[in-house]
Amino acid sequence: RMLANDLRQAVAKNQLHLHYQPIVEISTGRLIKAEVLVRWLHPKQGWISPSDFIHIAEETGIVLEMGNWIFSQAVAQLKAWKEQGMAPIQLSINTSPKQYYEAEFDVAQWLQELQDAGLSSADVVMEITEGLLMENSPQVDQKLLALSEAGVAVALDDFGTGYSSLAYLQKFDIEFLKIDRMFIENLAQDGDDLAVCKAIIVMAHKLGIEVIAEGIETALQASLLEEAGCDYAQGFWFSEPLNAQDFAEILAGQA
Ligand code: G
Ligand code: G
Ligand code: MN
Ligand code: NA
Repeated sequence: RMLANDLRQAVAKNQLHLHYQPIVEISTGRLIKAEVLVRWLHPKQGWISPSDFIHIAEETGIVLEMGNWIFSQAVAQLKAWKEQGMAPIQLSINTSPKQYYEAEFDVAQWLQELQDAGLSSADVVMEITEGLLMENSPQVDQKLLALSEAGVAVALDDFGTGYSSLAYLQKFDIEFLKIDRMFIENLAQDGDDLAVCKAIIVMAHKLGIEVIAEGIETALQASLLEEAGCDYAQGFWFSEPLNAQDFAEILAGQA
């Protein structure tokens, strides 16, 4: 496929760009985290969304190199913001299950990069999806354990859309649950969705897990989630994903 060939060169040709979507502490509105979202600026097709190329990267094995590049870029950006005296921000980085299946995926190398940049393991969070926890692969488990032991928090993305197996929440060291935006969309109209969100929040807190609600687009959704005890909020109501410069302006404006 043509796109696959282009994608192979995208990293080397500097065509991938990271955007940052604010995640706020819901009770104070403070910007304290951001989700890192990759975009591809294709020379002919313009901006391409990750939903249109991550699967190609996964199928072709490019995702390992791409994931390493995304991590390095995020670390370099954090280091730059820190040096500019910006308020500390925790970056939540999406990772593909396919990265963890690769023998060459090296957690130690990532930890070394953080250390070399003068950052700590608490400065980043790895977003994973549930499928990864269902693998039952010693290889995968060992990498997740290595992250946890090093103090890198893991966030379970898209929660509620998969098996939502509670067993995995106990077996693995998960610090954050991200409630999928599917449950947020009709939160104000659908009592069942609100009930599901409340149940997830109560359960997570009992297990010592914090909750991030995704896809918040209205003030009403935000206040319903705040009342329900949700910890963090993300969505267009607060901000869409921003390029590094625009994100830094918001961060700087928050004294
Ligand atoms: O930003 P957007 O809504 O287009 O993202 C679409 C999907 O791509 C989301 O599911 C998101 O998790 C995924 N995605 C975004 N950035 C990355 C990334 O850096 N790595 C991986 N593996 N997935 C990403
Ligand atoms: O699968 P994941 O949760 O990583 O997907 C994140 C994606 O969700 C991002 O690509 C982002 O563009 C998108 N997104 C973020 N906030 C909102 C929102 O408020 N509404 C909608 N529809 N999409 C959002
Ligand atoms: Mn995500
Ligand atoms: Na999601």
